[in-house]
Amino acid sequence: MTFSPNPHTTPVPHIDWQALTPAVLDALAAPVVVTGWPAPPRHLAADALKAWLDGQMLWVYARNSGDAWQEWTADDFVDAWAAPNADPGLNVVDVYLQDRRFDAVFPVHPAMDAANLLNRDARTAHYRRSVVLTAPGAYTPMHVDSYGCGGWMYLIEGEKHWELAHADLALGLWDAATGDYADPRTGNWPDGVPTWTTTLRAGEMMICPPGFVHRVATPVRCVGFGGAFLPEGQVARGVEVWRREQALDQAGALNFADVLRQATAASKPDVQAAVAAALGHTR
Ligand SMILES: O=C(O)CCC(=O)C(=O)O
Repeated sequence: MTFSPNPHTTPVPHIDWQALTPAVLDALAAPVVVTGWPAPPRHLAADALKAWLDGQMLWVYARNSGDAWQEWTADDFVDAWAAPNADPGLNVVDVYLQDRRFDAVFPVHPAMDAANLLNRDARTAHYRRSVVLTAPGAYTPMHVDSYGCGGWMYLIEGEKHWELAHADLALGLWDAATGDYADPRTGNWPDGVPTWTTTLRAGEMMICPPGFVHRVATPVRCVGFGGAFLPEGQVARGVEVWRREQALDQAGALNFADVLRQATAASKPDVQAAVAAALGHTR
């Protein structure tokens, strides 16, 4: 699966892995692709994947086979996903791997770990890292990540086409008639919306800032990993998106206000003041 990006698009800028710092993540105002990070493996064969994921259950939203959540054992999933004519609905992007043993094969960039408030509360610490296993032909329509978190994704193998629109445009891209974001494939995408696009390749890490609307098409089988993040400098954006989710009755079960207060309990006073201001009287 691929897509034609809309005409008003610019390439996602690239930065070297050593230039990625907590301060960059705090101030992130556009997507970036991080290159040259030497820590992750270059290759992960199906057998090695099975050994690493041994005993892990994978919740998969199988878009083509019944459009429903399915629970797979890792062994069965890897066999189905690695098969020559794999169902393009087999796309694992949000199965979280909290155990620290996975740091050896799916590491988290040190700047990401240092900046990520989600690591500082037990209710959200598992969002730190997820595994990515995508069959060729998968397509994830335009969406915003839950709770206004940002997302990152590193590819060990394969490639993915990403298109992103700024968080400030999200409200205008919401289609109340369909109860979903506009989708350029179905013709309800407004004219002239500026976007960023990139083909994320093996060895690269995509960083999608909090609140950005994005879609992803996968033309070839992909192995990778990623996670959700929210840095101190992006809390106001996160709260804005969470409030929108609440207004649309689409918010998850977490008391995110409470998570943010806990996660910033040891932060500097100016950060705590910013969180209090963003949350207002939210309980
Ligand atoms: O890779 C994909 O198909 C979707 C990734 C994505 O949009 C996400 O993780 O938020």
